Amino acid sequence: MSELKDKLLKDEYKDKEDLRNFPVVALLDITEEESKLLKELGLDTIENLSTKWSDQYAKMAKKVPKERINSWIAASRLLLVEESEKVTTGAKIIMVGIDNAGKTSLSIALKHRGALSSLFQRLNGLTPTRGLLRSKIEVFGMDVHLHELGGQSIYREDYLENPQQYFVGTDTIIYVIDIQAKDRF
Ligand SMILES: Nc1nc2c(ncn2[C@@H]2O[C@H](COP(=O)(O)OP(=O)(O)O)[C@@H](O)[C@H]2O)c(=O)[nH]1
Ligand SMILES: [Mg+2]
Repeated sequence: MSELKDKLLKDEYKDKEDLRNFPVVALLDITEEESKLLKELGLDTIENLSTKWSDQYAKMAKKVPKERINSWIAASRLLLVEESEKVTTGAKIIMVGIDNAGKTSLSIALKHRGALSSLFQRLNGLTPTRGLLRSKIEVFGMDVHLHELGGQSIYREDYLENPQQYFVGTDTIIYVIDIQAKDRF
């Protein structure tokens, strides 16, 4: 049994196979009644919940607090990510921080190979990232997926309201601060 299954599933499901087709009631923090509601909306299995939740989100949110829904979605996605073993072949790093802190610059610098002068050229004239920016770098032979979360306040609200879209499967969070911009940090 994996640690995740241990943490996220009810006892009777922890050692079972075929996670994709588990009924949603297998999740630790979901009641029979809540699972019936999900079933009526076509989100009957862990796999369906993790892939089709967005179509039914508004309907779910009418009957259940969003925090509960978000935690079910996150749990089902985490379990499936682990099942497909993506977690063991790479790492997901999220870079956050307010706009203009230096997130994109840091991510470009980490990826950069070659002369420093050409790096500085690229860093000049960066414009603020809108929403989510993904890139992949290789560190000691491991694929690292860097996700930069654009720092303007309109985006920041979305991250907190829809955490399951951004934070699932995160291994490390880097919080970037521009220490010269005292008034902002
Ligand atoms: N002087 C200086 N400028 C930087 C440094 N890192 C980033 N910048 C500049 O700060 C601005 C904002 O950086 P950016 O990476 O776009 O920030 P982001 O909004 O957090 O992605 C850009 O004009 C960069 O060229 C640094 O270490 N020193
Ligand atoms: Mg940026």
